[in-house]
Amino acid sequence: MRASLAALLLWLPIAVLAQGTASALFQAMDSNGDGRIDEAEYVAYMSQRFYLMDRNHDGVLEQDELPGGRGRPITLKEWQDNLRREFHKLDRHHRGYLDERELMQPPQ
Ligand SMILES: [Ca+2]
Ligand SMILES: [Ca+2]
Repeated sequence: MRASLAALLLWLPIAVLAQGTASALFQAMDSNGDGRIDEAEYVAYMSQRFYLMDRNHDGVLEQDELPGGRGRPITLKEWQDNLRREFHKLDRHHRGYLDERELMQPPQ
């Protein structure tokens, strides 16, 4: 169950990267334009993926809404809790925000 969620999250940055360059992504995520990605900006941006995948808009990704049609259902809260964990993993310098290099580092 854990593994499938991790696989799903790993798949995310690739999907996002396919939409443009790293700095375009950074600018899209940096909604207040201060050159830093804070936790709220990261979570808000990455949650868009959830809303796109949640085709029946019930706030849960059921099996048939997950990539490959497999895995345990994921609620929006679980999704965002995971994003917060991801954010803190990416925030290597523990400054409470991400710069472009931190955002683009490969998953560990
Ligand atoms: Ca910002
Ligand atoms: Ca759903």
